Amino acid sequence: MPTALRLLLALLLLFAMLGTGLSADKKPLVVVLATGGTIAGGADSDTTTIGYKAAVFGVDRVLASVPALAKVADIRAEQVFQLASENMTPAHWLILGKRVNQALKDPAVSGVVITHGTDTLEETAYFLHLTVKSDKPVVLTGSMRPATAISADGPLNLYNAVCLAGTAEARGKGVLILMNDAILSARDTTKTNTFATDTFRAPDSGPLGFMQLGRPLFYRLPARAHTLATEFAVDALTALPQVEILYGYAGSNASQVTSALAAGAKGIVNAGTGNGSLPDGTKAALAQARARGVLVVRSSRTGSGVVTRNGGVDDDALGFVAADNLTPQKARILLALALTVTSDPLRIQRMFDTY
Ligand code: DAS
Repeated sequence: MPTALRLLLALLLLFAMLGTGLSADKKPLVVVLATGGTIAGGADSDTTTIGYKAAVFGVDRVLASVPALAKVADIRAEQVFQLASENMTPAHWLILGKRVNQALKDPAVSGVVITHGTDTLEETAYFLHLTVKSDKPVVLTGSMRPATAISADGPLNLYNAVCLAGTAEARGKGVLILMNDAILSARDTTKTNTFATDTFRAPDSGPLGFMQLGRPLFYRLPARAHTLATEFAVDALTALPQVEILYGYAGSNASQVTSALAAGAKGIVNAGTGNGSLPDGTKAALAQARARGVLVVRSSRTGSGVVTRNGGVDDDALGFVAADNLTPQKARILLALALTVTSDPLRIQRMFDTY
């Protein structure tokens, strides 16, 4: 092959790999966006694993606890927020989403890691899963023990998350959650335990894969549309419509609906008992809210399984939407984004069947 052609092919290969943020000999460039949480938390004693203070250490201190990172990636770090994630709000999601999109536009960047409190990590992850406009990896991680604790889980979670965000295998799989060696999809994952390091589970589907010695092993793929395949774009948003969640229990009644409407809800997600069941009083109040133009989604408090359209409640007649197998907190995010596009319950039902 003529030398000139060989040189041209080599240059094309180099540009192609740089375009994906990858290169044969260079370490991947990973952007780390820190938001606080227990991974940045501390206590006076190394045996204190509850009752510590979250969000006390800056991103440089958190990164310094993992010297091995220097061998696996070049890192560009930024402290976006410094908060315990129970204080995260949709306004924070919008800021973070715009920052993620901006970081991923840089062709030299392989992926983004977001360090985050675990309490609402699944919500931020799902919001980004529906709005980020790139196929590059976005990986959220955190920890269940503070950085000062014996056997703190943050350092290895951070190491695995950075390794994952620098791989080609993690591309095109939507937003990922990396905790306790497990690679989980943002859509299907929830925090299931108050203290355990394996708290993040995907009850209906399990993890997508695992990290082993810094390399991902994938065994399944997300089945629903995400990132580039959604109709939602965070850069076009300045606020999200208010959506409230009602919790169903023996004796729950219409007063919850009244409170949600008084708070200005444009959408209501009901975390019903069983298959999204509604007590008669709540059902009637939600039907009145629907008649006033409020969107109503039936989800379930069970934590797994599917709420099926017209399964036990006549969604067609009432104009309600069934949440499929989204948890109430995930259904709230999809409904809020859906309301930025339409107020048609049948179109929104198609979104719940798609995302
Ligand atoms: N303080 C909680 C939070 O920030 C717990 C944690 O981070 O794990 O979400």
